[in-house]
Amino acid sequence: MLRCGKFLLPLERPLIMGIVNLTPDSFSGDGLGADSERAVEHARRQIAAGADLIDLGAESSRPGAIPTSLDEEMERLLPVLEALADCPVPISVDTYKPEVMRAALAHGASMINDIFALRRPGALDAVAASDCAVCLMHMQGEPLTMQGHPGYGNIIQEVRAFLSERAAAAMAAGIGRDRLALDPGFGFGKTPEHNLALLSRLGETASEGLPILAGMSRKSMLGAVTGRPVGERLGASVAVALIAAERGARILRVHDVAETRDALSVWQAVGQKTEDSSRR
Ligand code: 8Y7
Repeated sequence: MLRCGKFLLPLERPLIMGIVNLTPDSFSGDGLGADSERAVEHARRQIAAGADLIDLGAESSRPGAIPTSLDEEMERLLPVLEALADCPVPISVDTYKPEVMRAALAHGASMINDIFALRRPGALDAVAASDCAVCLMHMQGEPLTMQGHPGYGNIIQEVRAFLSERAAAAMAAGIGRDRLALDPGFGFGKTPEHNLALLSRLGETASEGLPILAGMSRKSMLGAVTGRPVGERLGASVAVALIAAERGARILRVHDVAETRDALSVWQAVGQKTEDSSRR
């Protein structure tokens, strides 16, 4: 189970986290900008399509992105959180700023999704002071420069060591292990080859039995394999979501909720059959 504010999420089957992007410059073309009504609509559609949780982001973390000001991030985020207060699924907020974390949690967010894995001063305390869940993500470098020259000795070992150090830091700060999810951070300071290596050995990236969150939806690693632009990566996105599920991911962060839901339903139905017939 993942403790997520007032929610307790079962982790027996992979959960779908639907992306709701409040930035005007999203790489995937889904940015809703300052239009908070459209953002709320989009979140409700993601839930109707089968999202188990929503990830709201108001600062672009795409490669080369210029950081957003604190005020601007708050202005984009808080009205949407308020409008979604009665939402039947947990709302995660994608931020690395402790001030935004505190405000988001006070406005009903149940999870913090931090691409800096609570490394910013004050971030551990902001999350520890609540009962929200938190996703700790691996990133080499910073968004502005991370795709310059990504390099690793042994990427699996380095990602796993980083994530277990951050999980230990979180627990030492008083965040219970039932509130943690770990994420290898696809595309964050990684070449396409690095990303494929991480996916192929996804289960080894989180050693302590903590749930793995994976986000590859529409990312350039899929463009590298298929040669397709960002608007034509649905098939590849669904495929990698299924591969991640099969390799142990417990939360899949996706733009295309309905399609991912269908793929997972088929996969689960086959798994169920295998279990049924092996009992006979
Ligand atoms: C991820 C993420 C992004 C990811 C987690 C995009 C905010 C780029 N990617 N958070 N955020 N994991 N936990 O393509 O892979 O959506 S932003």
